Amino acid sequence: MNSDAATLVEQLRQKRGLDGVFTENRMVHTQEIRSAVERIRTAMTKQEHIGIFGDYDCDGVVAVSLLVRFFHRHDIKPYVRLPHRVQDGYGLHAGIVQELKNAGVTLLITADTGMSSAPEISALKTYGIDTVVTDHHTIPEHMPPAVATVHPALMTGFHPPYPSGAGVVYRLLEALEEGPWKGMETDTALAMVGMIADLVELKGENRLLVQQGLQALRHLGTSTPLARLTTIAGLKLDRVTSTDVAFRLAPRINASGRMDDPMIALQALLGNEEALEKLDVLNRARQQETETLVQAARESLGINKGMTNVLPPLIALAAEEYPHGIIGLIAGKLTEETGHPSMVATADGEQCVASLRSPPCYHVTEGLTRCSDLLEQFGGHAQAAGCTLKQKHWGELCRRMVEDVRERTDADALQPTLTIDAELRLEDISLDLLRTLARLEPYGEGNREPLFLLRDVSLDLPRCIGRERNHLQCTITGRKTIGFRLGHLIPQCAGPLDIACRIALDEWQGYQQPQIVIEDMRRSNSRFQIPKTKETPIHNVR
Ligand SMILES: [Mn+2]
Repeated sequence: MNSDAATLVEQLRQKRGLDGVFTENRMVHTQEIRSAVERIRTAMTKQEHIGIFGDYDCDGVVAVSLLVRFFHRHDIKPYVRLPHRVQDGYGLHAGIVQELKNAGVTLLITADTGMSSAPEISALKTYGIDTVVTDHHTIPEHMPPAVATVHPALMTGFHPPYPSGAGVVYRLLEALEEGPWKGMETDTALAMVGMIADLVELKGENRLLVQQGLQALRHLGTSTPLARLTTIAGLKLDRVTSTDVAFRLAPRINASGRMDDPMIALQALLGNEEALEKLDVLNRARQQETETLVQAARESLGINKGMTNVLPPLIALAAEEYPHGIIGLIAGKLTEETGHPSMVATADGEQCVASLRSPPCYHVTEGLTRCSDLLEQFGGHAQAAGCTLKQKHWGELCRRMVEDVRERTDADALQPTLTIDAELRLEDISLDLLRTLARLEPYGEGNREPLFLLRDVSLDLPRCIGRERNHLQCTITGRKTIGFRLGHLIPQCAGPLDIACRIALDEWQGYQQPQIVIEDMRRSNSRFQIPKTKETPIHNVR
């Protein structure tokens, strides 16, 4: 064992808090879970009509699939309702309350939603319909009048990081089943997908559940829906990683609610082959549409011409043709590429719906709070938020948000930044290092794949590869090296360079070797000291 590599990985594990002491399943034995289990069991015994209501995103759909699978195992056919992003919007509304009443539902279980639906749950109550809320979203001022509210933040002795909606439902299932159950591996894998999709911090119980879920997914039968979805996504089932789940599986499940009806994803997860194929079509449409719109946005902002220095503190864009389900993706891309907070809106008559993203230096939901007099609804986290407003207020919102960002951030902070975990020497790069690094997996929120710095290296035989000739391939002192979408840097990459890179495994004809994956580079400058713990910006070679 390479002791340097082992020490490095140990340091990263400590710094990231991956080895915290925790007991598993503390949620299972809480009063809230007991009340929920009791009410659900009564409904099952008395053959009540059970309703399930979720969210349209990946975490929500997966959470609902866990509940549906539970009831199917017990020969119960629940009434399932997922909101349509455009037709229904987020959460319960009066129309859905009527639907549930008309369907004869007497117990409603929510998944990944419900905390913000106090009025609707109260209306359900007046119709004699009980609600069990399972959710992980912000605790509201007015608690929903549910018979049980299963929420990690309400459980005594339970500490952050909290699981996602699917993680919460999984804990409820454990309490309902009282021991291992048929199809448990599939359920663990499904919960894992929801957790990764919702970007929960992969520490403590979350890390354990995601590890178990990945393990379960790798061993699923090839004909199970989640395994089919993985294969259709072009991934190798037995070695699927958390990164694959984040970038290849979750977006597919999300595509359904973004481009069409989230029920398609639910049906796919429950084994409908036609829905699985439709999901693939929707996913490609989602990719294409996002890329086209982001490209148009880049052009209108002058980002492609290297004019990022003229960008306003906050990037704001609004267009009627932006699909509701994609504005968040556009905002995410723009923020990632520019390092600026962004706000992308679509207009629907007099109403305007906006999605916001922000780099770590700015809390975008707090920003919205300071503009709340202009908004009808808003909510979110530090780096992502959404709001609705009257179209006539859009200009004013933009003006005030731009000012807010200007006041609260340092202009230098508004640029894309890479955080280096450690400096590597070329001789450190080995299969042994890769094996040691694997102890940090699974990667995700709060535990990013480590990024390394290689100082003063030169790229040998650089050339463009790939269908679009946009990837950079070369060697660094004989070591295989690739830089995705960095082909355009070839004319500038002569001479000693500092390289920000990841180390990946390259497999070719059964032969394994480490591969350097360049994320970014700059000309070497020996006078420039890289502080060990601070964020170090590395930009494209200028
Ligand atoms: Mn969620």
